[in-house]
Amino acid sequence: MNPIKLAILVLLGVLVSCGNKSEKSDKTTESNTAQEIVCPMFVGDSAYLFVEQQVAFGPRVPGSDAHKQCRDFLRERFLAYGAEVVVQEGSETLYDGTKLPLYNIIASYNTEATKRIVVCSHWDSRPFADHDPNVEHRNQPILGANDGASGVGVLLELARLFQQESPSVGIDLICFDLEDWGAPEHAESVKEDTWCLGSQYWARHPHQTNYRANFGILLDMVGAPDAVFYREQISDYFAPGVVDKIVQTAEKMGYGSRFLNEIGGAVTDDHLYVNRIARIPMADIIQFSPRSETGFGAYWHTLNDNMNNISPNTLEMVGNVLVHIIYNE
Ligand code: AHN
Ligand code: ZN
Repeated sequence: MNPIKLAILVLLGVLVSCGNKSEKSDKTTESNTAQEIVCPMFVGDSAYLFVEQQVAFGPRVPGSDAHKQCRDFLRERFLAYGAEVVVQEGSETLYDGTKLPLYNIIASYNTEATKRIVVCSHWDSRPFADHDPNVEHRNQPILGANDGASGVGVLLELARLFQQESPSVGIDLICFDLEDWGAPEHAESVKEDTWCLGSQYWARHPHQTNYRANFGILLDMVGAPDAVFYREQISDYFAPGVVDKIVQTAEKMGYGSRFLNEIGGAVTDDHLYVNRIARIPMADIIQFSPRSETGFGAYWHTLNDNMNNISPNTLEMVGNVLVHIIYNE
């Protein structure tokens, strides 16, 4: 990028300084002056709008019209932001024996790069509010503003930035389908592995043969105003280095009180299968507190998981951590 264009972008507030590559720079270069890395600026309000746009379709329950409309919306948005997009079609069997088609949406940048990072989230929403305090609501589908749409909102904002300033590593943004149709509380037999069917499918059938990534980060419920993120235990077991990277980056950025360097609970989530089956070290950034009753926020799997539950500031904080990790790799 030429210096004049760079200066204009900085003046417009589009790019921000985001780290220092000097210790990692090629030892054969003459100059040892600190090389400033410039990152584009992650805008919380923009991510918020992407969450709102998904929620406007209604509950994105697999098989519904809203689900199809949202799938097409996501594909179009990622294409518009310059990604190579694959909509992977698969099928899996639910806890009750029903077979359903699923659509994993994969948006890739720098497809030739061998050093790759996966950033992912689920895009479907739960068909039943089985934790709603009102019994009559428990068979109704949820909007999943936080549980689903928040993570995807962050992925879309990252895509917007990648178009402005291409990262040096390869990136695959993956929206997993069918994460949230796990056996409900009221089901007779709760079977293992009924959650995360889209990521289980992808882990067994990656969208490219011999697909590899160096590491991954999963986002789940990353939009609540009061969200605090702990070191999730499955992440710490399979990918402690990735968890360290997240916690240390957040700490450096002044978010230490929101990303605690403390062990939280263990959550069965998409990263379990990516770690266990695809063997890509992946950490989960998830709002799950060892101190609350279910571990999740009070909105979790209730009809209250709507836009009132989403804060642009939280989305921006999580997005900033990702931007710093990605542009410093
Ligand atoms: C379990 O409750 C076992 N896993 C929750 C995974 C999840 C659901 N994440 C979002 N919704
Ligand atoms: Zn859920």
